[in-house]
Amino acid sequence: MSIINYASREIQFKIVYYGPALCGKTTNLGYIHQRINPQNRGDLVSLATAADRTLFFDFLPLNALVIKGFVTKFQLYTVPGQVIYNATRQLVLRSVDGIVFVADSQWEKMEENVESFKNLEENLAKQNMSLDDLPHVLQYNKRDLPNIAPVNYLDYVLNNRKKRVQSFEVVSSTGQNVFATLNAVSQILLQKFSKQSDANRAGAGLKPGQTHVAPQPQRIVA
Ligand SMILES: Nc1nc2c(ncn2[C@@H]2O[C@H](COP(=O)(O)OP(=O)(O)OP(=O)(O)O)[C@@H](O)[C@H]2O)c(=O)[nH]1
Ligand SMILES: [Mg+2]
Repeated sequence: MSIINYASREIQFKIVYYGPALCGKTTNLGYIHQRINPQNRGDLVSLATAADRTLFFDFLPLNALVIKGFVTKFQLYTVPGQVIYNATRQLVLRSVDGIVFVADSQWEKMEENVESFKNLEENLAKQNMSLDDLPHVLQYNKRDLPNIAPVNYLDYVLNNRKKRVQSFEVVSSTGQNVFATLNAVSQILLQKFSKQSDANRAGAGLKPGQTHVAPQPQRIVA
């Protein structure tokens, strides 16, 4: 659920990068952190083991845009992909506004991808949430490796819900399509928010000009 602070004129959205162990979630945040102007972002906080496996989560705050006098902030999180850390994944998913599901494109990771996707659906259900109502996109990562499944196959196993979602072919270690993914999920999220705030405005009897908050979709650029 987005947080609107009328006093400081801020809207915050939480985006979680979810996926199996070693699929490249932390690498996405590392690239975004590296490419965004320090004025528009906070520090990347990573809690990891010595071997760089995410132990708790990574957190990167982005100050994106001023929309009708409100600063829109995106808080990016990753979950730890290792199976044993499910309690932490549930915690990180609390009040999530948007999801990037990162799959590892390598053939031998397909079972782990599917398991992780199921685990995401189960963890959302525990919070009475569903992917049907949650802005989300799929990221097929590691497209630079030789032993990868074709996109059709990845769509077949992962993009098979009632409504197909956008998917991106990514090499997060070089940054290819990392921002395309982030922009897509944030645009869906802002469109949803904009619609809701229009509906609230109509419900409150306000005219179109009298908005409190009605952000238009914008781009996050590196
Ligand atoms: N070749 C290649 N390697 C990648 C790519 N993205 C990430 N990696 C590598 O994959 C390994 C794991 O990446 P991480 O970002 O730590 O994976 P993670 O999903 O955060 O893993 P957990 O924290 O254990 O859940 C690292 O060695 C990365 O350099 C990619 O697009 N191509
Ligand atoms: Mg990680």
